[in-house]
Amino acid sequence: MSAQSKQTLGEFIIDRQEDFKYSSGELTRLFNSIRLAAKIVSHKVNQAGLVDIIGAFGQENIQGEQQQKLDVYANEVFIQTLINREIVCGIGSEENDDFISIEGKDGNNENKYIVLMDPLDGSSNIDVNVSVGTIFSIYRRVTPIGTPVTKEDFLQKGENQVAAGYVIYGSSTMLVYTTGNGVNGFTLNPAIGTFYLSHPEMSISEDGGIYSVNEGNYVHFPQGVKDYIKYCQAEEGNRPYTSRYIGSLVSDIHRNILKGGIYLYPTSAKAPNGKLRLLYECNPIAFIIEQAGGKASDGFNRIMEIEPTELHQRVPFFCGSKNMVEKAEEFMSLNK
Ligand code: AHM
Ligand code: MG
Repeated sequence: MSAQSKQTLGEFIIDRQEDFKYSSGELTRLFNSIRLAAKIVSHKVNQAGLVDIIGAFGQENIQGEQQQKLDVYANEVFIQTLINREIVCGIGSEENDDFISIEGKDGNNENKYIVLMDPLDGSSNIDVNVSVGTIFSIYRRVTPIGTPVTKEDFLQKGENQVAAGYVIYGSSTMLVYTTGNGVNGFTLNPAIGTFYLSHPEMSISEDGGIYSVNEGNYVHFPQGVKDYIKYCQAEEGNRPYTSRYIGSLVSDIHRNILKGGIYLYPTSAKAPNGKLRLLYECNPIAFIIEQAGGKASDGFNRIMEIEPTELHQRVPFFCGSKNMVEKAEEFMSLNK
């Protein structure tokens, strides 16, 4: 099928208006802004290999100008794109200590959505030309429309998400999202700046053959995780599983959705609550994984049912093929 006969993301959103039914166009416009910001960031990330020519990000370039670090740049692009289009009332970002309350032009903001995001996850991978990603999550505010947003609007359970997605800046740039009616993936044609539907109805197999974990932390892991890793490595049935760990969450998750697998970031002596953030990373990925037929837990409880208490709260993360996550949970409960 030629690229021209494939559906674009814009066309797909129009076709799937029933997914955006509560929004009276607001959510559609919000998505259009995210799509635009993703293209801008994608273009910039692709220039990262030119550091010798344009100056390393975070350092002065040859003209003596300060090159902005890419994660700071991505944060600003997403925030400014959303603010300029006046389509959200609040933004929470992994890069910002506190949430941003957005006032409308006349001081009144009638918008009902808030966005939580990790604008450039895994950014330490950029220097070595490894894929990075953006993760985003959209909620309806819980406080009255027209008043400034409060923490309560941001500290919502993952179950309340209206939509979530990620952008992967890899060998190609892809945008994958869900509004609670399946998961669809779109690949960017950079020559014309258009996302095409390349991965319709994405689903993750119930069983998989890949486990992804930073095994360098093995000695610090809880016993349940150690036992599960040994189980993954044992010779039986389709085991030993293949070990694949990029260290860039979006890439590890994307691969595991396509191939079947489990991703683990457990607690460790170094990271007593795990490393990943509930609001910016785990909830959106959990929503996508569940919509693709998989499972996401903290080892004991469903991620999307956790009641958040802090914006930057960290949780252990076990996510991927349903049967693999359930097996890992079994080992966790045996060692409770
Ligand atoms: P970041 O938000 O500071 O970029 O950290 C998140 C990243 C994830 O992309 C990745 O899965 C994880 O940290 C890797 O951590 P580690 O190097 O400890 O294995
Ligand atoms: Mg991150």
